[in-house]
Amino acid sequence: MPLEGSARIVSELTSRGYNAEREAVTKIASSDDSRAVLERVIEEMPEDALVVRPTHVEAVLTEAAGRSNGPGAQRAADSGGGTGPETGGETAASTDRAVQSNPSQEDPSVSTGTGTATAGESSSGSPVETEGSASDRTGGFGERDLEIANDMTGQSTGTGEYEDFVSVFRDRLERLGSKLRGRVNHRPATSIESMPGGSEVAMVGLVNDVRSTASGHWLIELEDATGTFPWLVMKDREYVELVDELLCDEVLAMEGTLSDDSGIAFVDSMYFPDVPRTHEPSTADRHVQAALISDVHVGSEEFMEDAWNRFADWLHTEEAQHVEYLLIGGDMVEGVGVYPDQDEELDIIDIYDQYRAFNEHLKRVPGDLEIVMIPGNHDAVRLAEPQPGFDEELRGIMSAHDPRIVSNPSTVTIEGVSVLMYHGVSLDEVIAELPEEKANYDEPHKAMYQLLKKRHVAPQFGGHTRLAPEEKDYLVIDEVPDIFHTGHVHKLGFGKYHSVLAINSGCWQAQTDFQKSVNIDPDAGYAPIVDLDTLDVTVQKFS
Ligand code: D5M
Ligand code: FE
Ligand code: ZN
Repeated sequence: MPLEGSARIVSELTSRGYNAEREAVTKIASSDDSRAVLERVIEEMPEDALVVRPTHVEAVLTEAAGRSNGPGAQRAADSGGGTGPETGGETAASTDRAVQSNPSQEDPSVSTGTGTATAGESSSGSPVETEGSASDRTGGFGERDLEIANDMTGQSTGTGEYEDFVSVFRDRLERLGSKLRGRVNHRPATSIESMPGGSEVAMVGLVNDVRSTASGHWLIELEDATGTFPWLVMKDREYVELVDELLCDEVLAMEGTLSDDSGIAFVDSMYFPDVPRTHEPSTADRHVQAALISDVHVGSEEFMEDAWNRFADWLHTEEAQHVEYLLIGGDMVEGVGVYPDQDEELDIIDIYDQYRAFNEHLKRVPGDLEIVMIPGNHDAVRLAEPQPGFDEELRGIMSAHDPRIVSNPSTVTIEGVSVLMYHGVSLDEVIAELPEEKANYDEPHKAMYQLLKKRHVAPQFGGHTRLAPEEKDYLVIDEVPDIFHTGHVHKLGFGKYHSVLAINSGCWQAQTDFQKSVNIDPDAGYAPIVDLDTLDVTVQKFS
């Protein structure tokens, strides 16, 4: 089936307010008179349905074939030919999602269950779906398997008081420290001071300060719950090359020898929480793919609508039939007032209108794709991390495709493969602080490796990255993910760190004036596609 046919159908359906499943579009495109079938399908869509499903098309095709007494056609006739979908209908959208199944198979006996379709169309007020229930969608071999962890939306307790900062850092030290304590014979900072000179000592702590001495050595101050202790890395030791990777507030362990006066320790080894080299990632037990994107920036004059449409249309093709998940890593819209003079490059000035436009662009994506999204620094949620998922009003605006909206960061496990999603503001910081060969904009995945090594998505407090203190540190990477997905720097890059696949997706925004002024050349209009059964990546280009 030619892409043009299917793209035209998707575009027509989107302009009438409908989102469509890939198979529904394929069925229309391959019918004898696709234009007439398309019109009939639109005419006969039940009033509260938002997604055109294969059953809707089947009903029209059956009717056309003269078998007009089928249950599908009957139902369509009963609905009285709605003129368009209800937008923002929470209930309709939620019930709709509960029946998304059979995404791509050609076997009509599996894909045309009218019972299923009826359930989908009745807005019977069934409760809004709760976490984990996607796996209830047993629908043959198109079954989806999606779970969310570490979503802090609605869990925020921090008031921004000093005590909150103390408790979040205590939690960080406690949890990351527990990954290190078994590896060294550690002592609290205050008891190290009272040990005899020359003793072998070790400590687990947060990096409080890193500075060079007059003679070119490095002094690193480590802090734990009892106090601080200074550690000296001699310039001729092999560990010196690790010093330029250190960020303030990361947690590590040091081992060394106390000076004669017990006032300082000379470092012999450094340990990072890190990803064990033996880590073996989980993979899906069927061939299924996920598209990992971010930084759509709808509302910006530079938003690349044509590239986005090509991407969405491609998702409707045979080639993309195994893409069942779309993960969006933040910056859905351009936002307002994010940077000085940003308004000069806005195409849509009202933030809510930007989300409405984004919702329209999402509609073009096949209705049977499961979408998960987290916010970024351009989105209309608090800037400080962790960022809760969008509020009810914005969820209402973005409801057409019924995406899963979770916090930044969050971990989504799809088909058994865990994906840590984080927008990536701290990458700017890692790139600024570390030497070029260890982190740079052209290889954003290398900066991600550092975050994996530190087991924290935003170690440094008080710089670019704003942190909101909560009672626990949601930014700690507790469990090693199978995939780490970030965005933000608008550069595409991926690679493996101790078998964890790190992917920084590009963006859908062409170079802005600011980016031109600082020589940022964005990778715009690419979609990295991950095979969840092998963790192999292919990149599709749409620009
Ligand atoms: O971030 C896109 C990238 O560009 C990210 O690396 C930050 C950087 N950026 C973009 N605009 C600015 C301004 N005005 N100041 C500093 N850094 C900037 P995004 O989150 O999409 O804006
Ligand atoms: Fe961005
Ligand atoms: Zn960003």
